[in-house]
Amino acid sequence: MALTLTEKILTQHLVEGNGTLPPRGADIAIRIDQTLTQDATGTMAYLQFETIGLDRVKTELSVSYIDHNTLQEDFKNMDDHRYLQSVAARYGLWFSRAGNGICHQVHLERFGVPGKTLLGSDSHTPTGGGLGMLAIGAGGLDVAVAMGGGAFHLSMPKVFGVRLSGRLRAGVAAKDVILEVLRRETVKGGVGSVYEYFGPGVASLTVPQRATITNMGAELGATCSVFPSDEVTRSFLAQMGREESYEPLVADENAKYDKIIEIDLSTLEAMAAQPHSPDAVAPLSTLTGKSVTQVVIGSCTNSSLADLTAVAAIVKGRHVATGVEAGIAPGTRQTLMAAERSGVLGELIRAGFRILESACGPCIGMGFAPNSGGVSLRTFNRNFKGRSGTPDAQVYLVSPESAAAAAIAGTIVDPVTIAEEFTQNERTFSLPPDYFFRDDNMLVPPLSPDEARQAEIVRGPNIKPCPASPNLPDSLILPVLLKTGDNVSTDDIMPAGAKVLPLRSNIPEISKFTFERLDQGFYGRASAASGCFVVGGENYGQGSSREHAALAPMYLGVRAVIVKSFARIHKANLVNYGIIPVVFEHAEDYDAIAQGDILEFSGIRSSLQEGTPFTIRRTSDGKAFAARNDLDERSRGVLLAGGLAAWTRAGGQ
Ligand code: MIC
Ligand code: SF4
Repeated sequence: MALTLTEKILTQHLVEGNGTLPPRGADIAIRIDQTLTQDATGTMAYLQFETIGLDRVKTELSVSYIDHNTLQEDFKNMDDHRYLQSVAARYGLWFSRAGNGICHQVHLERFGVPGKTLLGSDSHTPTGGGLGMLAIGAGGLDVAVAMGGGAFHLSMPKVFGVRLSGRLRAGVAAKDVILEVLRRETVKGGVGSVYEYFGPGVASLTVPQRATITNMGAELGATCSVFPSDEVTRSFLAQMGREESYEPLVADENAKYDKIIEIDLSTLEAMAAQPHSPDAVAPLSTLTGKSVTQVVIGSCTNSSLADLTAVAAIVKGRHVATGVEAGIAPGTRQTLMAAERSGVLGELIRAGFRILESACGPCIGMGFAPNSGGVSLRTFNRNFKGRSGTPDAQVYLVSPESAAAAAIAGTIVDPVTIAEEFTQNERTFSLPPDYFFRDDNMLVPPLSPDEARQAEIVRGPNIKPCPASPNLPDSLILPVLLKTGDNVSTDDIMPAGAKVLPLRSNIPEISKFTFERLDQGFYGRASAASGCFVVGGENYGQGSSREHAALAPMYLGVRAVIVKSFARIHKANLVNYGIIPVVFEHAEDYDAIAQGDILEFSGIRSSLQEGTPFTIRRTSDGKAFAARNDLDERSRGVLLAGGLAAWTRAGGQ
């Protein structure tokens, strides 16, 4: 049977069954070859890994990155970094030191291998799909299990083919391709699916361009996105000094996709995702002339040397407009060094860019917050309200070309209109033909098993144990303490930013910020109650993989979340921490429930044992709400056990 590339990689990694893939939507378990964590999710992941009691990670390769919590206002972040470095030494992981770059970009350059599976405790792990990897984001606990050699469970995804033809025009970028996909598909269009790129246009895109597209596939809610591995992949790996990792990979000729999206690259325009959602996409030409106060280039989406070079070519000989603050963060230290060598860095400094650390930085509100009501053009992947650190800022997501053009003009400009000049400038920045991207000085390799056993784990006072999930009773009578709208992101559930991120290792403290963006009173109400429910709309929990968005609500007594639909990673995190994810059978029942209603949720254990619908009734008038139990058998087992940690301890797989 002709297979898609996704199906081929999944088939090779199946740990159960006879090597044949089950129907779409069925639970599958796959072997994970590589894992990655970052510092904001890593501490919880390794605290969990420690409790598994293994001597060493069992994957082919596991890397612990420091890239998120790099503003060190006090001891907390660096204490976490020390803990992570000592855990990496003890358990046989690679460790990427602060300053080495953003996990997804470093991984692409130094470790990614076509055809391998990668599980990362960060939602943008699918960046690796640009190299032909099946790279998936997950909660830290799932990554801890995979590091211990356990399988990763997911729903067998649908495979959407994105057929690319033509070539991008000058001034139109890879970012515009994914913005176009988001415009058509929306932030929930990809739930339960993989986007697989194919067609004659693929060969015209470099690996960093492909990685921009697969990175931001996370914003579609997709399981991941993947490109074939071809001669372009080979030359990227060769440039990184890793040609031996190359393997050609492509879908079979007559592979069947669940749907096909056609994109002619040559007709695409420059685009922008408008405030406050990555799918609020409009052609940039409809926004030209709008005043801009800030421009930032960087993040795991757009921080390659080619991105920086495009910016330098646009600003060459000019200066950032007086009304604009401009910043640029190269994705990796290797990129920064190459930018220095090619003359790109000097041009950016001369033009008035503030050179930011090779880290997540402004993308996650770690500094560089815009002014009140400011208009910030960013090459990032998320523009949820308040994520930048300024609640009333207007954040637009654009390509590096579009950001650079605005930095000079002080207003939004369509880069296509200035493309001729800057494509000529681009040629003035070059590297020597034998230039090699290879500098692993900030990567600490794993210790030998004997040395590793001697390594001591260092714990700062802010690192508190992960709280245990409660046991699951058969019935719960509790109030709805919060009712939210559609597309609530994990930034809404548990904000990030410079103030909150240092508390990621301390659940009692971080829980004080739960739902803060939506309702400042939630923490007080939840602390006073002995348990509660949350009701939500469509695509609840979109965005990041942070399991703190499940852990903190669990700590505050949230026992079930009842919504119209869930985002994938958050739903899995809820199960892992023993919170029941429930879906309304009839979306209109959402309207009938009010915040403050008391609901009786009965026969929970038998519904989970038998896989039958849940029974929910309002106590005041007895009104019943039909609720779907769409959990697979393993998830139901995990919930019955009181969460993944308890399930794993009891021998569950
Ligand atoms: C994000 O972009 O929101 C983050 C910060 O990288 C998160 C991870 C986290 O919250 O630590 C993600 O995307 O998973
Ligand atoms: Fe870091 Fe932003 Fe990428 Fe998340 S999306 S990994 S915060 S750069």
